[in-house]
Amino acid sequence: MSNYHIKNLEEYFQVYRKSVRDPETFWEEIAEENFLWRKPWDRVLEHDLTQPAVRWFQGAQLNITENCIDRHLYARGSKTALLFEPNDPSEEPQHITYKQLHERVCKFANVLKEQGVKKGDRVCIYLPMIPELAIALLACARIGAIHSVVFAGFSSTALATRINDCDCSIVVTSDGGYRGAKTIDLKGIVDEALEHCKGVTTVLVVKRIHSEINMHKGRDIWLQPLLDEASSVCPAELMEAEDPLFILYTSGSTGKPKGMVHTTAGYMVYTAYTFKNVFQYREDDVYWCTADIGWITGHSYIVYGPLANGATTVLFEGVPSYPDWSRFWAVVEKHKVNQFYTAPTAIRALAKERLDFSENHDLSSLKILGTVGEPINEEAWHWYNDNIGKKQCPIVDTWWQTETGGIMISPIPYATPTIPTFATLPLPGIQPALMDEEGNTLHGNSVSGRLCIGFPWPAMARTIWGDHQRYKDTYFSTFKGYYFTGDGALRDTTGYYRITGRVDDVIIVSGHNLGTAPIEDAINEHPAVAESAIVGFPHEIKGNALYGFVILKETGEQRDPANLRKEINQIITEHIGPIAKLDKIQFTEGLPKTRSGKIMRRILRKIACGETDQLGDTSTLLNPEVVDAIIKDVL
Ligand code: 7RM
Repeated sequence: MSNYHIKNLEEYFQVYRKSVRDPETFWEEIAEENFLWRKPWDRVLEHDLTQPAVRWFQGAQLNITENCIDRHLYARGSKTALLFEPNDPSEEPQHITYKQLHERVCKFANVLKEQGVKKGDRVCIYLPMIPELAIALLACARIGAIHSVVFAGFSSTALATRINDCDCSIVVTSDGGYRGAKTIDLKGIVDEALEHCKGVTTVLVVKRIHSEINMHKGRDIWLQPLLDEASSVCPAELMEAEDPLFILYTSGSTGKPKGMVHTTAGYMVYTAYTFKNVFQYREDDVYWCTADIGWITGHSYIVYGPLANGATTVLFEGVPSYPDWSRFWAVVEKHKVNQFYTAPTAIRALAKERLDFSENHDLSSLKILGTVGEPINEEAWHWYNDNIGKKQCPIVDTWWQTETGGIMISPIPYATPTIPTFATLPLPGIQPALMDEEGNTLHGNSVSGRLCIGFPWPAMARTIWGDHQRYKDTYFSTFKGYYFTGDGALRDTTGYYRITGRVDDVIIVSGHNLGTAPIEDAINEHPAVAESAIVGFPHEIKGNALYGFVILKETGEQRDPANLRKEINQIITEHIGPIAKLDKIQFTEGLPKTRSGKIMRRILRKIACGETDQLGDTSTLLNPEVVDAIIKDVL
């Protein structure tokens, strides 16, 4: 039996029990057998979750790029590492082999060095989904610089805040980016941001869209000529296990974004291990995660996890709707994708469109389907299972967070039987606990509460950049000795977990705790409904009542709204009970979403409460225009 690769349910339980009984031996064996270390560790784990102070593999030295690239050169030198699929389907894809990746990372690393970047320096990366993005991350890691990727959909203000928070002196960007039929002026956004970032001395610019841009003299430099001159020999910097690898910002419900700090050894071991098991990656598979590298999903499951396993990982520049809604399936067919990992919001958008977009493509290469980012509703799960997986592909509903670094609760394909809307069981090494509001651990099955983790895991964030106190207050103070996720969950009769959403999404109606997700699931079962979001608003008698924002499918738009409202409440009554019926139902064209596709309930809540003058920060919205449309029709 190998700890590293679980193949059936019995093995899962054996491995899981071992990982809880003796976590140090469990992770030590995985670390020893599967990675390249320059110096072994003195201690596997030192921890105190009340501080919190957590150190994995203390004393070890390594470089993550040697694990992601160099060690594959002998056996996999000519295997494709990065498979770049451009925005425009008529542009040739690029197959970047491990050998080529090695050379490009080394050259890029040497350019960074020539520009004065040293171990421990922060490098801001603001790039579209092109190979240089993945290469830039790895080039930083090669020389021990800390990368801080800012998603290229963020505004100049958001970019400036992030650059200043961790004092970056260098920014890597491009002249622009393609996004469907549009181009995005990334360099212009950087120029605006840098008016507020006095510490930035250098901007390296990748040429992608060949647009006319302003090159600020003495500050901005085209990258390609520097790469052409750079040496392709760059010894990997020796890193301590707990040296920071990257900072990634995540927005909280209040205050400025939090710069989550991830460190080297634990992050590497955990993302590699979870990638292997959750996606059951085999040597010749082609793996595709549609996330942007600007999010944690892209860091862990486009770049580090797959490359640490010597995988072929697809890097897709485009969007699901361009040139039309068949694009994902055209790419799956073209590259014979075996594992496909996307977000529920994308699945729901695709499910709204005509079926022949997927039917016209050969999807028979697919073995495993994944979802991440928010609870997947039952209807979307079935659509994915029936039309994409043809009922032959296990669906891994993976629950995790920027803060957790890697997947925490997820089925393991062929081992864990799946049930729609359940993330199922904790991965080995993960010790979830459910708490009631008073901080009591809820034991046994058939309970629901706040989801916490009771023991350190290797990829957990170690701090918030520059503000350890905030890290402690946000995650380790609500429940002493536990990491608090901010999510609610239930554990069913068999021990499976269902993530019910952020605990701030729980609405108490007449003393009943109602999660928004199950109600939305019920509504979405209605054949005329495409998507929905529920929020609470104050009610004289019930305390709170429910307000539903509902997007209709084309077929629903011709129907009588009064009848539709009745039918929707009927479905809710059938699925959950009359207690969950909606007091108000507003039909709308769209829902306010974050750039990573999550519904911004905070805004809907304000609208439902009539507080439209206090919407707060809407700058991170993907589609701010829908907010005005919703306000106009508010009930
Ligand atoms: C990976 C990522 C984290 C929040 C998390 C949850 C929600 C993510 C699922 C999910 C239900 C899932 N990182 N979430 N995955 N909820 N089921 N499978 O998304 O930092 O951007 O977001 O996303 O609320 O706390 S994140």
